[in-house]
Amino acid sequence: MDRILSGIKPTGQLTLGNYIGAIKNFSRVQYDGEPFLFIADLHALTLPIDPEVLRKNSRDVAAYYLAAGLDPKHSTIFLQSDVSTHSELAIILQNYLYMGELSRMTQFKDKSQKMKEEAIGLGLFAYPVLMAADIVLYDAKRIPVGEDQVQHVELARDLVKRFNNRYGEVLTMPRAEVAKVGKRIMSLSDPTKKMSKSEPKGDIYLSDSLEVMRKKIMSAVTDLGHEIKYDPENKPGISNLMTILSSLSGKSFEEIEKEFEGKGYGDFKRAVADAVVKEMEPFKAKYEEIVASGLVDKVLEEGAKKAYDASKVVLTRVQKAVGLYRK
Ligand code: AQP
Repeated sequence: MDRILSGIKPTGQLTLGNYIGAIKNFSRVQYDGEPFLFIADLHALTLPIDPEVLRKNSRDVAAYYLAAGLDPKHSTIFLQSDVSTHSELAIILQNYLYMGELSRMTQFKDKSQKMKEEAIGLGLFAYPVLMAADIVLYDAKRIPVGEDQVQHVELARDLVKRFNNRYGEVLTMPRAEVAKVGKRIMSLSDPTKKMSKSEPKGDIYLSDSLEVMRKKIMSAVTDLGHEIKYDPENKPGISNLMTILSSLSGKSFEEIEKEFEGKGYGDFKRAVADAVVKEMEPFKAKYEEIVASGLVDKVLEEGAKKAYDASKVVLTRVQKAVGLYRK
């Protein structure tokens, strides 16, 4: 069975975008392979974050993984900082990625755009190095991500090619897997922007009450006209809501267009809100149950041990290849 690797940064309240683009997707594919799913707390340090907030967010991501049905007996769920091999491998791999290619990463450009150059941390710049280490440490072939992370997986592929050309077949080639629908959920207040944890408004947070979720959808920015049609270019607001409805209900865009022919935006938004509430109600209840059960700590502890054992094999292989390991 192929290994599957993915993670979420605990930088803020998770959004419906993280749920559709990542968490729901993980639970869908978990039995197709051997998943290693982590909470990328080291990555969360790349931008300023309060220590207590980071700790709480990290536990929350784990609880959300479990609430979505990820099975800790099958999927290895762990905290990145609990597994020291991630940092050890990143230190080695940083020598095989170059300043030019790192500075072309869209995420780095977006996040550093508003910062003064002297205040941009090296960790933000080197983020894709640690991400490449995360990926290759488990010999993972399949990397389920939202569209925004594809560029980083492509860079990890370049690194694997470069490294293997020099040292032989040491690293396993990963491949990004992006869901056909829901790969990029947009903000409800500005559908030209990605729904994101670090954006203060226009997003549905998994911690929002069902009522608030419903309200946010009913007041989502829509487009001119009244037709329910999938056309991201000219109707970004409606197309985004259609994407949400389609990924939660399994209905195709054509089916949705047909269902709402001759109906207004109000009816359509109500249907989107109903679908979100239907999905979120049991999910949020499960999350509360998991938080109260104390299961998170146990899962993370066991996950860290399994992840360490699996990743140590690859780290040792790399150390030997580059000449660090005693023969
Ligand atoms: N809006 C989105 N639509 C679909 N997928 C999304 N993902 C994020 N936002 C959307 C996917 O969620 C996974 C975890 O993301 P991440 O924590 O690595 O960070 P990110 O991609 O930078 O997401 P955010 O929410 O925008 O975080 P911040 O604000 O901290 O930068 C990834 O698979 C991502 O593609």
